[in-house]
Amino acid sequence: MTYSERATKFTNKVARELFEIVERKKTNLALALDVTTKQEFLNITDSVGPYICCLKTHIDILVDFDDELIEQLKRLQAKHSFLIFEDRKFADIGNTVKHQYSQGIYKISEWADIIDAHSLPGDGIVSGLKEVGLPLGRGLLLLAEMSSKGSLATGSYTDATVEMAQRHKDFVIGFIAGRKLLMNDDFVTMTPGVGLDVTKDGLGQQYRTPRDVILESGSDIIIVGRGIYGSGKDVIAEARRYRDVGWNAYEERIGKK
Ligand code: 5BU
Repeated sequence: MTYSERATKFTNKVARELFEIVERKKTNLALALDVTTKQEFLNITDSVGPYICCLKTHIDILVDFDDELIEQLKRLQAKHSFLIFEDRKFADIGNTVKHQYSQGIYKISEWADIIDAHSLPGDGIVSGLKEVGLPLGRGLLLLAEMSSKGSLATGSYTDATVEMAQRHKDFVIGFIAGRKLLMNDDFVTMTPGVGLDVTKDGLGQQYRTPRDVILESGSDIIIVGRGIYGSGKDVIAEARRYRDVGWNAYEERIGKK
């Protein structure tokens, strides 16, 4: 099924918007921007903005975070049209994550279209996040699998995570996983650990190619970080390269190529 056909099927607004952007900009690339200064963060976002459907952040690694950064980020979002996914990986009881999501320094719920959470604590984590995020029109991804070596999120843990998502379809828009987990097209699959030039990073990260992820494994969105902004890289050239490879794999999957 095409991204635009998928977009019409989602009841959750964020999932619909994501696939509409993917189709309009012809990119299934999400940038994982793990840099630690505002200036680098904004410069790279502005350069790569035209080639991505989604910007994945770890807002708490910025050494000079302030509220101004969020305003600047929102301006870049309006300029380039991408969704913002704060990869916060919530992992506590419902009452705690509710505060972590909406309060503190970062006030994530005010600017992140998408967040993610571990299923480990049980359904309460989804209920807590949902209380905050659903009225704001946000969406949640559950961590069904991880890209790192030795991950414990496999087998029955992954299966139970899928079942949890199905119980909360109004707010859970999909999964972080290495592959499409369900036969139906009700959920978004986003896959990190994607790179064209290396297979690992020395700290447990494992890389697969966009083609493997999109064509062979049926995922929807590739998440690429250091493959694009790593040292000595031309970020615009790399972003275009990943966009092209990701998009070609999708077209091949739907039989256009
Ligand atoms: P990289 O530079 O492409 O390796 O960055 C990958 C990003 O995806 C990084 O922000 C991780 O925190 C994130 N990630 C991951 O690599 N693997 C996972 O299973 C999950 C997130 Br969940």
